[in-house]
Amino acid sequence: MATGKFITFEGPEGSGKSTHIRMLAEYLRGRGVDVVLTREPGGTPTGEAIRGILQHDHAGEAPVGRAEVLLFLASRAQHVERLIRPALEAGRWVLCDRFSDSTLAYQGFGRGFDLAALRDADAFATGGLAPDLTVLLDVPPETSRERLRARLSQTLGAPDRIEREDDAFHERLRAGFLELAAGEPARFVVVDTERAREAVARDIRRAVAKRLLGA
Ligand code: T5A
Repeated sequence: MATGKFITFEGPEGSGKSTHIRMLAEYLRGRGVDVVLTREPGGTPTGEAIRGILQHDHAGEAPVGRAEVLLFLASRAQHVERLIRPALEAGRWVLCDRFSDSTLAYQGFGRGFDLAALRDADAFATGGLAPDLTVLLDVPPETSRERLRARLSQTLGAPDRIEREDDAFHERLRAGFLELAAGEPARFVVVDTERAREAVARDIRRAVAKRLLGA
């Protein structure tokens, strides 16, 4: 019987998921919670290898759309069985940067694959595991682009395959995430990230305290 809690962070690129996962982990550790931070695609050696194929065409050719879906799901199946479930069963709290909602938003709303088919395939990959709480960090595409541009100019990095998608894709993506959240208000908390980091972090801490710590 799982006793830990499973919290996922979702949202477009540059919405602040990595930043706020770290800040929430610090808060929870301060309250004596044993926290594991992880991400998708990735989180296990197999998942990280899949991440390389997905993001930078390491195999020398871009995966076709259906292969892309299956690669995200393969990474997730490995992640759930090897890392997430064992951690939850040991009473740890798992904070995960992206999970099933990213597949529905990017491959469903973004790329146009059938949502019902994606939900079925995802349930096969996860064995039915769903988050206790999903924090959706909402950001308009213009702000997201600005933040990524600023980061790329600092790191001399190159945008990955999805970051290179056009504006219409990013509009569909944001609307898709908001629709998913509206459909499951008991699981989601939507946070406006066009504010200072500390204000965003405070809203996240409040939601976690209220919904999962009973504060
Ligand atoms: N994907 C993933 C799918 O298509 N399907 C799937 O099923 C899954 C699981 C993952 C890619 O894979 C796709 C989605 C993605 O395209 P990734 O490298 O993990 O790729 O990319 P992201 O998850 O988008 O991570 P990013 O690092 O790009 O964005 P974050 O983590 O949301 O943002 P963060 O915290 O790094 O912040 C970005 C910048 O903004 C600043 C930060 O300091 C940083 O510089 N920032 C703020 N600036 C001002 N005000 C604020 N409030 C700020 N918050 C953050």
